[in-house]
Amino acid sequence: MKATFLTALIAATATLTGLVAKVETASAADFTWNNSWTQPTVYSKSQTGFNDTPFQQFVQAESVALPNSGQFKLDPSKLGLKYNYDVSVYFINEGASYRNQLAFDATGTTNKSGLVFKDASCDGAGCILGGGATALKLGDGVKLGNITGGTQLDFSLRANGLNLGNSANIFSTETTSNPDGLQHAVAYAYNNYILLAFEDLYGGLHASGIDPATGKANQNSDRDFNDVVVVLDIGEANVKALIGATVPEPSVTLSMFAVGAVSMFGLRRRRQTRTSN
Ligand SMILES: [Ca+2]
Ligand SMILES: [Ca+2]
Repeated sequence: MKATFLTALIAATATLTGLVAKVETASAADFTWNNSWTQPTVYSKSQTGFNDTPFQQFVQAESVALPNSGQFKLDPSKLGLKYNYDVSVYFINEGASYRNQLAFDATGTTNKSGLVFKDASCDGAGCILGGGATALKLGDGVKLGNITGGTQLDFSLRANGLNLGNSANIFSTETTSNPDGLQHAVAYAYNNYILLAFEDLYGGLHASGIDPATGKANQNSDRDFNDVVVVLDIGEANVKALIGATVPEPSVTLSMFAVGAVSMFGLRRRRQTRTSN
């Protein structure tokens, strides 16, 4: 009895794993950085009327993790739009010596991708760290244009991409496509906006040496998630829909176990795939 149940569970898990692996391969392959992308027009906050001040409280000093102090935590891999909206992205701050770059990828009823910030470095008053000649001021914004309901929004950070170009690590809101398999973005709903913050260093907390799974170098990451901090304006209705969708469904132990088993097997499969590369 027990063995039959276990066999059935393993079979079901294997099927699920196959599906999950397929989806992951698709999402990882779909996003490519295009070096011919150009910087969209950057609007100052005096032009847009955006107020960055309420969000600066969530930008911590270098190497101090972003705390969840009252804002609503969202899954950064599930930033979807239910309603049409003219989406904007506003630069809040950054605590990174890297010259990071940020891109977006919209898939669904709207399909487009492009650069958000060619150089997401901060310059001037209120910056955690100093910037460079092409750096941004607090609250600077870029318009992504109209994005229709039924579209998934993903964002990717190219770590030190301004200096490293194609050899840079790319970390996405889609954790499964990250080279180290780790989460590199956190998202919170706050004041009808989405706060999105990135970690730009490869590997686990304070991990060093070569990652045997990938051959890539661990970078002694502080996992502070303040290396690029932006705010997404996707509209109040969309933010409320995301918060509503995030309320966890009641679940049984079996499905919890199945999810755990799938991610474990999924991880192993991915690691094996990478080692063979
Ligand atoms: Ca940092
Ligand atoms: Ca960091």
